[in-house]
Amino acid sequence: MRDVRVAAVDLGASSGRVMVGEVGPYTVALRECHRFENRPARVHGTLHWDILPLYQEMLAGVRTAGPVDGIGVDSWAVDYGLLDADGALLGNPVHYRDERTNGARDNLERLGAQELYATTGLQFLPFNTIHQLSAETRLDSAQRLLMIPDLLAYWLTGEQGAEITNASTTQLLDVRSRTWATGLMARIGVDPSLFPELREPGTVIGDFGATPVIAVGSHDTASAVVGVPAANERFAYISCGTWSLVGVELDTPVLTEASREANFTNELGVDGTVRYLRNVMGLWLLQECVREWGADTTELLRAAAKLSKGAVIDPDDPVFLPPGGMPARIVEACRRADQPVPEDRAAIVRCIVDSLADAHRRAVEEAQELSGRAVDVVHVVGGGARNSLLCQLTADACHLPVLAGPVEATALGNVLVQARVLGAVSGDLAQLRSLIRGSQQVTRYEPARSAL
Ligand code: LRH
Repeated sequence: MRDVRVAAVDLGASSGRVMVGEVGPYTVALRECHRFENRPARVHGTLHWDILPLYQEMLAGVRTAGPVDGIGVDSWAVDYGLLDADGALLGNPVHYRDERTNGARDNLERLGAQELYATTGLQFLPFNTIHQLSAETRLDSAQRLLMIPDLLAYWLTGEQGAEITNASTTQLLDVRSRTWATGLMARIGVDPSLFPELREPGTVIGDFGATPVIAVGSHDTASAVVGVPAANERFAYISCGTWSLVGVELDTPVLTEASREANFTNELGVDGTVRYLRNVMGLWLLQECVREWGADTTELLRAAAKLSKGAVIDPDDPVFLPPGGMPARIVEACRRADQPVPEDRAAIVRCIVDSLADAHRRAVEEAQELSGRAVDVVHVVGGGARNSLLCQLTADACHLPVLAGPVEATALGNVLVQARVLGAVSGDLAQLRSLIRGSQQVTRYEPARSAL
């Protein structure tokens, strides 16, 4: 075994970063070498990702990283770029929060919600790729669809492919056979040849200069789940950032009617695992308030921590999906739900955190009931692991200890999958996770006694 140094590119909805990971047989160390904003742009009413600057920033980060043995790219799910016959990008990718999928519920009914779940195992989210493609206007000139991380890897290497963890979020993948669901493609009028061949995390995509570009769990949540420092399989995770992805790790999908009704998803994970989870609206609610107020998040959370439990609303109400006007929408939701109406910023923040903790509890409980996997602990990874109020209230609500951290679980998952390909580490996910446990700090939150 040899020590390796790799670059992990991790693009999130509000920022991107390039991290350098140094991995030896017993340690993994991370250093951030470049961070940049991701600012979507609205043009003629449509919300886009400004993808070329993101690519440039990613290149700048890789250059800053210096000589590395590998590069891996992950990003948010469901979004894609379309290429023409020459491999040129047909316009900027559309943002999943764009309103073009407002008719997604009808599309779901048209396609048959039960049949769709039986094939793909995916929860209904209006922005699943299948619904975006049903509203896509550029298909006539498109020859190829590449998911965002696959698009960036294509620009780096010239090689096209579809990494399977992210492909599983399209709702166009057969979750049992792990192959493209070409029948579904035909039903939405999309030629199956639009989609490239699938590839597994842990394969080499091609080279960028002399450096191999390695397929990692290119769906950021798949890499984050690899980065959960769990000691055994009795754990729930919350990958907590813009979204809270709450669930358990399984070997096989759960495709029951009860699971569909509870809107649980079976996304594919690294090493053939299934990420059985539900999307909770996450810190997006807080991020949007902070953006509108121009306020300091730490100060707001400190003020909210001094208040007692306030209004609880359903954070997953689709009214919260689009950007803009979030504080007013939260106040309105409290009114509609006959909850105490928050009268200042601290009370709105408290309402967000209490509502997220409650939604976390529901998802943790239902994941266990529906999958039969019992858990003893909830791991919170990602930026939300820094939010001590949210971690404590989640522990209280779930009646379970919360282990918070690492914040950079996604980058760690990305780095470790590369390191395994390069021969710096070996073994299964349990072994990769023991490396994280040995090298990263985790904070423990016990559930409050009154909550027991
Ligand atoms: C988190 C995430 C999540 C998806 C959403 C689109 O970044 O990838 O897993 O549901 O973005």
